[in-house]
Amino acid sequence: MSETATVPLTATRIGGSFVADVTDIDVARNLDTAWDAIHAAYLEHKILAFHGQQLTAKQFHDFGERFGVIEPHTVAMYHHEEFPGITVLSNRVEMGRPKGIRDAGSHWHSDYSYKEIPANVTMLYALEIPNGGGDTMFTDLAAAYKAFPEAMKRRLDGLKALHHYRHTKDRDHPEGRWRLLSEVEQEATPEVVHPVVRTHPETGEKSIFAFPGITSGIQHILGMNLAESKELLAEIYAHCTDRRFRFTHKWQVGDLLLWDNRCTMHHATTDILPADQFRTIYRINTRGTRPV
Ligand SMILES: O=C(O)CCC(=O)C(=O)O
Ligand SMILES: [Fe+2]
Repeated sequence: MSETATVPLTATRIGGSFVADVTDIDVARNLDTAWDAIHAAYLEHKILAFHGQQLTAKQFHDFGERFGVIEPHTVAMYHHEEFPGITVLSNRVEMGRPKGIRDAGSHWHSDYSYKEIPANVTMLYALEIPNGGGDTMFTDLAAAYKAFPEAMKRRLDGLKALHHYRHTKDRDHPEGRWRLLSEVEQEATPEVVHPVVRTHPETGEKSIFAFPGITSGIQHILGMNLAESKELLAEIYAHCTDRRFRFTHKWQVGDLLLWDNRCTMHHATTDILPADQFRTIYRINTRGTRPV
């Protein structure tokens, strides 16, 4: 007898074109029976928010493994002691040592888009949340692609962009990755070329795959002169960050939020979190497939 579909799952759309709240699921207890429904809801809504979860690091890690091969964060310093696949995001400093990454990306990006094989899912589990602030913002890049005029879609289809983690438009930016990486980490991040429009390997849906963030490292679109490429990228970014494609998650302790990096981008706001407001989150992402 199949074990699936024995636990009901209620996924209620809370954003316009994407994002669902999932109720009825205790991730620690219902994982086996609810997995198929969770996975289907993830593909349908792109972002799922579970609330009131009580997970150990192991249970969170087990959940992450369902989605694929867990990939430890590029910056190894903040791996969880017992589970290196879990990265700690935190602005706490204990005994003079940061407990986690203070700001894991307060700019528009998709996780590991600069790698040859970018992430598919990223999940965050909230242990400690400030009274205000520290929201995470998202945009739906499949909806953004769909909303482009046909002529623009024709222009974008088939284009490729050169990504390089260490490249940055602003060399003086304090988060510029060229400052932070060891030589070994630098070798692990060579230049890569990705399509500007990618097709989701599981749903077949097309979405924009270009990101303005400081860590995205998009240098230019291949086959265009730099000025033309810059202008087109600016147009893409302005369109994709338009309010109509956006959703903001306001955190509570016990939230488990997961998103599909293949068709969304996100933006932390931890750069402006006051120093007396503490936020500690466990993070996992899994390895995806080469964008096509
Ligand atoms: O802390 C957040 O709100 C999100 C951080 C982020 O971009 C990530 O974990 O990939
Ligand atoms: Fe991120």
